[in-house]
Amino acid sequence: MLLLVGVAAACGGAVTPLPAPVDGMLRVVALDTLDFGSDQYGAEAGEITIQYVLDGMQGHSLVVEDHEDRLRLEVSGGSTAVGTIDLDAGRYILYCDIPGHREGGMEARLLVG
Ligand SMILES: [Cu+2]
Repeated sequence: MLLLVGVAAACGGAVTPLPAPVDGMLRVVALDTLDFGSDQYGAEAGEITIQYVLDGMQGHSLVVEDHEDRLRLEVSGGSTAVGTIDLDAGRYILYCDIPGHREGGMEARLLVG
């Protein structure tokens, strides 16, 4: 009985907390494996400050799908970039716009609530 309850909780109820802003900044890591540090991020609606950190050597960018003209962060050679974007509640997609990178898997969901 206890085992069954445990399994049910693991399958249905276990929610991994989304990486969310800490000290007002949402930290997103760029990896040379063409990945962000997480497949999914969370933030509250309004001004969202993103800290983009490169954990690798290759240059990467960060944009929000359909809002590419409002924010573009770029990192290379171990640098960090910070930018702010105002977003309403909804589901967004973050991706790297360097040719080939998004196709290689460099995108993540951003849930704004
Ligand atoms: Cu990239």
